[in-house]
Parts: sequence; C-alpha cells; structure tokens
Amino acid sequence: MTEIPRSHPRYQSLLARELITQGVLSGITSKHGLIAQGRGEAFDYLIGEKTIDSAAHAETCACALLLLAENPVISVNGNAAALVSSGLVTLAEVLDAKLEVNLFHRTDERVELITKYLEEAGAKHVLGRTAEPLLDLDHERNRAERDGLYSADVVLVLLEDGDRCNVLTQMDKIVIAVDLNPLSRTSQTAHVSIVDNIVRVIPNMIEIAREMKGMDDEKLWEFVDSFDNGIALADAIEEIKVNLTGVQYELLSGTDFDPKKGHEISDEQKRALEEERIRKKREVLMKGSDLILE
Ligand code: PTJ
Repeated sequence: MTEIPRSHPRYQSLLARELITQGVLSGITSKHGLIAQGRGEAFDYLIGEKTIDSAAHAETCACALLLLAENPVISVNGNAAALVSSGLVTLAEVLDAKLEVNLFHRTDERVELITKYLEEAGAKHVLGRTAEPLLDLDHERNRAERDGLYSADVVLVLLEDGDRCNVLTQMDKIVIAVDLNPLSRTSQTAHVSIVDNIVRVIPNMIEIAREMKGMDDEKLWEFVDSFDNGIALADAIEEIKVNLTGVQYELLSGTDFDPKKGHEISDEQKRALEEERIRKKREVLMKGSDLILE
C-alpha cells in the first residue's frame, strides 16, 4: 500500500483511491469500480468536496426514514465495502438495519469476500449469499434475499445502478440513494438522493442517527416532511454552477471571488462574463468558418 502523507493537500482523495485500488487487488471491488470512483471524484470536485446543505438535509431525512422503517436494508457493493465497511456496520447497528451484499458484476466469490470483509469489520449477520433472482431485471443485480432487500420497506443504496433503483421504487419501496452525480438516473429516480461522497455520508449519518434514536415517530416524520428531493437536486446543480462561475470570475478578473456569494455578482461582473462568453463564441465560429473554407 502506498504511504500517503497526511500533510498532502489531497490526502482524503488519495486515501480513497488507495482503498479502492486495494479493494480491486483483493477482489472486493470490481475493476469497473475504479471508473465509478473517478466519475465520483469529478463530481465531488465540482460540489467543492464538502457536504453541501441540501445533502445534509437529505441525510437527516434518510436517517428519519430508516428509523421509521419496519424492515430497513442497506445494500452494499464493492466500492462501498472498500471505502466504508466499518462505518456501514456501525450505521446498520444504530439504525437496526440489515446489510445485504448486492453486486452489479456479481460472482459468488466476490459476494463471499465482501461478506467476510464486513464480518471482519464487526457485522454479525450479512445477507446476500443466498439471494434469488427476484427483481425484474436482466442483470445480476436482480438478486435479493426474501427477508432482506425483497421485503424491505426502506432501502439505502450506495453508488447504485439506475435500472435497479427504478425497479426498487416500482416495488413500492422508499429508496434512498447516495450518488455524487445529481444528473444520474439513480439520483433522478430515488425518493431521497444524497449528493455527497459516501466517505462523508456514512459518518454523518451515524452521528445523525444516534441523535435521532429515541425520538418519537411524529418528530421523525417532521424531518421527512421538511425534505423535497427536487429542491435538493436543484440545489446540488446550483452549487456546481456557482462554483464554476466563481472560478470563471477569478480567471477573468484576477480578484478573489466568494462562490457562496455567487448570486451577488454585480452588473459589471455579469457584463464581463457575458463579453467573455461572446468573445469565446466568436473565436469558435471563426475557427469553424476557417475549417469550412479549407
Ligand atoms: O461492486 P459492483 O459489482 O456492484 O459494482 C459497483 C459499481 C460502482 C462499479 C457499479 O454500480 C457501477 O458501475 O456504477 P456506476 O454506474 O458507475 O455509478 C456509480 C455512481 O456513483 C456514479 O454516478 C458516481 O458519480 C457515483 N460515485 C462514485 N464514487 C462515489 C459516488 N457517489 C458517492 N460517493 C462516492 N465515493
């Protein structure tokens, strides 16, 4: 394992890469998991590598729903196991939820490895080994345990496949998804979409669930009712826009720009951005006409 110095400015990101790489080498994570991690990193970069307010709200709603559930299940894949296995075991304990291994690139060997890995992290009972093809899907993610995912009323899915997310919602389950990409089919389909990195989500949710445990149902429903998934997704996209506008402005004006005040761009600043946009467009058009003439 490569030693990563804590002082490195990108320590967290490099650590996650290392964990995923080790996951691939030990057979827990699929090779495709490397690509998924890369895509996640890109979106994390765009949202500022932090838990944005709307994601924190989604995490609160998610904990309330999982505590209200009769049969809550956390679905675990190879990336989640590599990055946050002990956190998942703690979260399942606090929420009194089941852990079920469910893989897109499923082999019995990988299910076994991930189950053992979760057990080593302290899990007492992990579902998934005896999953049957019960979901209406053409791939291996159609498998579910009868007393696990199949009969669950609330499901937490991590880095999910859009198809299965859709099928789970059609089975009248409440689906909570963690996905850094607010544009993905999963984010667009889930009831609660947490646009945040699982390495932040799981510790956050452990803390929130501990605080919420013992609250009466009425109070928990208040947290659920205060949440709107459309607004949360729109907010994540807005966050990306504001961050990008901030960088654009910095590049154009050479002055500091506070992305949080993105909405407060002065008319003069807006004009500068618009002029730059038009200039760039002209440049592209000119190049285009040169090509046509050639
Ligand atoms: O272990 P398996 O066989 O079940 O396979 C798991 C992967 C993740 C390979 C499989 O489900 C897959 O191919 O997923 P996708 O379609 O690449 O989707 C992964 C989504 O998760 C993408 O939208 C990423 O932006 C997002 N993502 C990646 N890393 C993280 C993440 N979201 C939150 N936290 C992350 N660390």
